[in-house]
Amino acid sequence: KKLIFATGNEGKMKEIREILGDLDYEILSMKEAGVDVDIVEDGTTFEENAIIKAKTVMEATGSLVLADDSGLEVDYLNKEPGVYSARYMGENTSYRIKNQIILDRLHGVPDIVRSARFVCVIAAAFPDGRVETRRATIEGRIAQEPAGENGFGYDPIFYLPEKGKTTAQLSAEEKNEISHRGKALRQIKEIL
Ligand code: ITT
Repeated sequence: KKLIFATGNEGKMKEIREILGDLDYEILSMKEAGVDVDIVEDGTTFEENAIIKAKTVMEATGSLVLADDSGLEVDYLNKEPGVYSARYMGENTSYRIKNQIILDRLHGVPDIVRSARFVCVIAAAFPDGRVETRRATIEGRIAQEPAGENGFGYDPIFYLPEKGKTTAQLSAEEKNEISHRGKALRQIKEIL
């Protein structure tokens, strides 16, 4: 049994393999499956974009396909960058710069109003046309300074007060246990 995971993001793909490792399916990235389709991610919600990615690849391959649409919501920035997290400040801007821009926009803002969350929606597109989605979040706040080398994307500025660490300072195992992606993938596992 095989399934394709419709992502081009290697940070996500690593976590997906760790979290779904015990599943009774061989998991192929789009590259491994030799899939080369244009995905037009023009939805306005995480659910819409996750479904677009999963359905596009399911229709091109006829396989069971999963997709992940995720992002960072910063309450003080009216939930930006949200669904635009990957494209925030341009697709080619490094995360060192993107993270610094968010820290600058929150300069002088006290911890109690630096609340933020990561959101993850996993969509499953089945060959019979059925589609399912599952959503999960992890609550934290925007750090005062970047810290940590693990993970990817916005992890160095996403601080968990109860751990006293950013998600970039957690081990892969620790992050997967509590993360938006870990929780959403474990929910989708139940229906595969
Ligand atoms: P695919 O569409 O190919 O899967 P993408 O990176 O374009 O890859 P998204 O549109 O879902 O995917 O954007 C998600 C962005 O949200 C991602 O690029 C990160 O910037 C951020 N993000 C999501 N989960 C994260 C996590 O666990 N840690 C840090 N940043 C995360």
